[in-house]
Amino acid sequence: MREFSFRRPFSRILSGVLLLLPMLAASSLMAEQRSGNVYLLPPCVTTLGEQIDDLIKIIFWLCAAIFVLTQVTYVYYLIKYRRRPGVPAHYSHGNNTLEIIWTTAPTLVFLALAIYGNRIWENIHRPAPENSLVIDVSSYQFGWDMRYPGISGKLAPIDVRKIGPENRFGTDPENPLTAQDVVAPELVIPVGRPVHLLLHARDVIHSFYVPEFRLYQDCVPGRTIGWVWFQATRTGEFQLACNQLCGTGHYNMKAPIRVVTEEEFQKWLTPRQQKNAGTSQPATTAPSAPSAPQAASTAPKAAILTASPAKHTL
Ligand SMILES: [Cu+2]
Repeated sequence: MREFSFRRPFSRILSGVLLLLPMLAASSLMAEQRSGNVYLLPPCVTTLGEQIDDLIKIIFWLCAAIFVLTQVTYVYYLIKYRRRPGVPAHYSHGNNTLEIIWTTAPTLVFLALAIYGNRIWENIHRPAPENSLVIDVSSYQFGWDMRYPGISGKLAPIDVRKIGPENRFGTDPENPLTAQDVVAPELVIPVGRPVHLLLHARDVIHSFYVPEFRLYQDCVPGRTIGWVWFQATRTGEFQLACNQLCGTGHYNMKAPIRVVTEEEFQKWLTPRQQKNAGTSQPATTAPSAPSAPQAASTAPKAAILTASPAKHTL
């Protein structure tokens, strides 16, 4: 067999293929970004989501570097030791030093990734901050209801066993707080403030899924999923979609999400709280940005009173 030369047809074809492959991969990455893009992640708008993205990026670039390194080495030796007349084959019986290196190196890399990933996991699962806004989310075939604290700043307590078609949230009709709760078909969230969700399902298992929040959590009938919290980093409009095949209308189980400024949020929430309380006076105890903590911190305790803690549930 003759020497590898770019003047030879076979060598030209081989070079062309080798050049074409990375170009094809790159062209996909350069395609116009849109929602539903299969190559790139959707924009990330939560603080914890940024940590998840960092881990994804580290793993991606690590894999990319290893891929390039191994493939370049592979092609180099493929050409260097190609069959040539008069050159006998060389038999290798292994190299213990190399074996140890390429076993130890990936082990250390995997261990480092596991420790780093675990730290992010702990961050995500730590208790919601004290100043969180607590929102009760009730999923059903096929839609979502949101419940905000009323003018007192407290959500009415619930009993998950009472949740059903007649009692969407499992609240006690006799409790005066129940009438004060603000119920909405959309999720309106103030930017820059932690939001603590209490996830419920009325009939079958649904899933709270917002790709831009990097959030995906099942809602299970008979349980309060109370560990989910996040903090939006910018305003915008997003969509809440059920990500658990839950019946014939699953495809259409969605709700709008609006991340707004604190001021806009109060403008949206306060009139509803006043209306439910039967007053048009400005609420003295209504939650506002700095004074929300006491409202938020007491509400989940009341709301989860009769529910299982459901910590670390996926
Ligand atoms: Cu569903």
